[in-house]
Amino acid sequence: MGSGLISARFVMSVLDYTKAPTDRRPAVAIAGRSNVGKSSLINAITEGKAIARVSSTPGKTQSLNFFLAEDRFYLVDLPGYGYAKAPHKVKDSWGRLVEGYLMNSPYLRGLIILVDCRRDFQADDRMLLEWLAPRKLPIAAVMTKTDKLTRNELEKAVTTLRRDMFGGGKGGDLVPFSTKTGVGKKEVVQWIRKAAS
Ligand SMILES: Nc1nc2c(ncn2[C@@H]2O[C@H](COP(=O)(O)OP(=O)(O)OP(=O)(O)O)[C@@H](O)[C@H]2O)c(=O)[nH]1
Ligand SMILES: [Mg+2]
Repeated sequence: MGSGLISARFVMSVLDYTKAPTDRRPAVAIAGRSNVGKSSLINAITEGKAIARVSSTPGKTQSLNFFLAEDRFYLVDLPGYGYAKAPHKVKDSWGRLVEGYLMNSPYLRGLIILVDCRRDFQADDRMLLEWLAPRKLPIAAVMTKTDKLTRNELEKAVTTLRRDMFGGGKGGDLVPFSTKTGVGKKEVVQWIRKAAS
């Protein structure tokens, strides 16, 4: 743990949320639109070789992928939503899988919602927040790919996302993040460790 990153290894992929691990370890899941950078974030905050599959083609992750972290908790890489070209059948199975897991897992302790810094907070992001409101889970927003914006643009984007997602004010954790510059890694690692504790 000298690097400050999380040591983790791949454990299993499931296509049915009822098959998720039942060993009672807490879990923290990474959600967001397709291609937003969920799998890349998992690779960036974990030690060693990349453990999650990344692709420039949206829709890469299709199963719930469980990574055992620090022998203590699970990091869960979720399939992305909002991929417009996905056939209805795929959208339905996404709903069953991701919604089923997020709504029903007794071990889920926190959720990170990723939003691309160049895009608005969209209807499907909001839907996810609304579904989850009754669970009262700790939720953090991570703004990804911030290396693509100038400092001014980023400042504006952060203010807008804070307003759209948390209704303005200071409430809610929001971390600007980039796998390219490394910004936000430390904060994300801290948030996850706390949520999983
Ligand atoms: N410039 C830049 N590109 C990034 C960053 N994070 C991810 N990407 C790129 O974005 C693309 C999608 O990354 P993934 O990590 O596969 O995205 P995902 O959210 O897991 O996508 P799905 O599994 O399809 O839902 C890849 O081409 C990544 O290299 C970042 O911080 N900066
Ligand atoms: Mg992925």
